[in-house]
Amino acid sequence: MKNQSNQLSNLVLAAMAGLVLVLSSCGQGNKGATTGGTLGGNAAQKTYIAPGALDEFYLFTSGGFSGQIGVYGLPSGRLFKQIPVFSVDAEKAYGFNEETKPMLQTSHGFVPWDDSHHPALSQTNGETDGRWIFINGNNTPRVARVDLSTFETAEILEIPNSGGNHSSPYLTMNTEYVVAGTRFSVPIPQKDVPISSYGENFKGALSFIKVDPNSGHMNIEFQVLMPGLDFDLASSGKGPSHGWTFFTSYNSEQKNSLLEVNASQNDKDFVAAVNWKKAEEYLKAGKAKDYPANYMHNVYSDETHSATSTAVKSVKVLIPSECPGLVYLLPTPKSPHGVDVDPTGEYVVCSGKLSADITAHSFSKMLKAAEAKEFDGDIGGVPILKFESVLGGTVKEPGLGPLHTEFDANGNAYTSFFISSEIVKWKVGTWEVIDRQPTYYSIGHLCVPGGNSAKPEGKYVIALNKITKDRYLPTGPELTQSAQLYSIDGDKMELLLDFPTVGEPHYAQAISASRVVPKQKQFFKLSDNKHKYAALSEKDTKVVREGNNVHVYMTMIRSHFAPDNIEGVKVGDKVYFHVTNLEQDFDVPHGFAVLGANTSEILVMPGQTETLVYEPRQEGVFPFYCTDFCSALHQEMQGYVRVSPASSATALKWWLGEEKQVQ
Ligand code: RUQ
Ligand code: CUA
Repeated sequence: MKNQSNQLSNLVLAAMAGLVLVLSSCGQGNKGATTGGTLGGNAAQKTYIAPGALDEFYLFTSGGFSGQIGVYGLPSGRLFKQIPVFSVDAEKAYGFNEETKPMLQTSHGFVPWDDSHHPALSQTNGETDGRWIFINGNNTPRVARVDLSTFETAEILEIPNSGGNHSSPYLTMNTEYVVAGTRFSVPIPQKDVPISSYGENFKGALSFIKVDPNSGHMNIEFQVLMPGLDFDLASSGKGPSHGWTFFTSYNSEQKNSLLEVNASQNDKDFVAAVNWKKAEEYLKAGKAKDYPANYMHNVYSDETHSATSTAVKSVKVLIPSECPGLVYLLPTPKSPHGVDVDPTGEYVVCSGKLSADITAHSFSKMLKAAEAKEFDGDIGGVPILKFESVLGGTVKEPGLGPLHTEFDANGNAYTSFFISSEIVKWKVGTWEVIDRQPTYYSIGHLCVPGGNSAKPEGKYVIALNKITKDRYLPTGPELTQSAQLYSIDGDKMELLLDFPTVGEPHYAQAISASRVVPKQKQFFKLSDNKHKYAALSEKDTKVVREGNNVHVYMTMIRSHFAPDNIEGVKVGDKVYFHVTNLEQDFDVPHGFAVLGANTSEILVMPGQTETLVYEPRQEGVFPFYCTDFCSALHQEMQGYVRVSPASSATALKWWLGEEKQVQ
């Protein structure tokens, strides 16, 4: 048996290697595999949104190595926005203006980039509620919360004791917690040790981040200190399994080099089942230890229109060997990637990348086995449950290289197969394969609206593919990233549409537009603006010198700046343009840019204040202007700043219209 499955995984490994070859030689017109001409006659009708009509769903895609979130409409596949999250964005001045720089602060300093993988829409009673969307940053471990009333990043929390925040931010039924499991085990707390001391010094932290139900504010409630495994993905329980979160792991071999071979030896790796309600009891009982830590908590305020960054210096840690019943390990074939709890909460579906089958653990059997102590040893004091005691069902040989599973409202599951490039639909409980459809090419994640929740919305499955090859016009060596839309209304899946995505999409989540649209903020009330440097009317505008710092309190309204002429700035000054948009109407941003600034423009929403820092190096008279075409007289929305030599006695003065002497 063991031999057989080893043979099989060798086969799969060979197939993976073969795939790489195929992909690298596919440049020369792989025309045969496209389905360009063979779509059903009414596919176009099903995705056509007439000019002026609105899409039915929002799709939020991870940007992968772009670090951002893409916002699309479905079924049209039209791109609406890229939300800057972990990477700077000059278009919106995110990470460039003074207000948002603190959002990207970490214990390693200012980090202008990350790799974002898994968006997670907030839920109430196991249903997506359209309030927030969370996403993980992998490289410098972080979790972000985006407010869906503004579609802006509202909070970023760094995760200590972590390396590669991959099994994140999979949240619980009422958004009580978002989780953050570490991909790389690391010394905890971090210290300088030989890498060869992996087995003894390296641990894997699973973080549980509590979310305030009203404000959404995040806070690391506790971490569970696990043995040195690599935690990959996660899924939280539903219904009967609410209170538990399941993490896949690989590298049960606990190796630290050549993992592609060394971490593919064991027949089974593990799912870690964490009972977070039990963890709360242990916390109350004082079982947690305070570990020193060093991480940043960054929060943006819609009142001050500014972010603050706070360093946090400790974290509460639970040690499984001291907390019986907190964690169990479920043996799972073989190097599992995705783990997905079905909508009933009974089955924990695991995709073993090198396994021939899809394995579903049974939650109720797991509880019984834990009760009866049906153990098969332990790792670092964490009991391993017997595989046969927890096995709920197996989908036999559905395809090659299963990665992720989503669900619809009718008891069906959809699993992505990376190697055989397809989506396979199967029945939860009977484990029979019902349908399969090819994807172009090499699908990673897939997404059904609400497909990871207790109440899936269904209707579509979206394939998020790794390879594009010949699906679009070529754009040099780098091709666009790609998604595909399939209808799942009928018994058979039907391919409707290809559409490109920005950045590499990993996971995506979709939600009915009707759950998001009513929450939209149209503008910020000026009367609520508490920005320290806001000018709330033109009569409040001024220019103030404090040593070499010059603060310009400026306003913008169609179609002028106040002031629009400024003199008395000198080479060597640091000029802060604090610009308030006085408009109180929907869809009237103004922009501000000045010649010679070593930063991006700022793009200021109605009622908002943003700050651009200008450090002039050359004397002269330099123009500034509005960058957003805001009215028929947008082109007239302009002004000048005069820059004098550092030694000059040019008086500070400013005006709009009639020149007047001030100060
Ligand atoms: S992981 S496929 Cu983050 Cu599957 Cu991308
Ligand atoms: Cu304001 Cu253009």
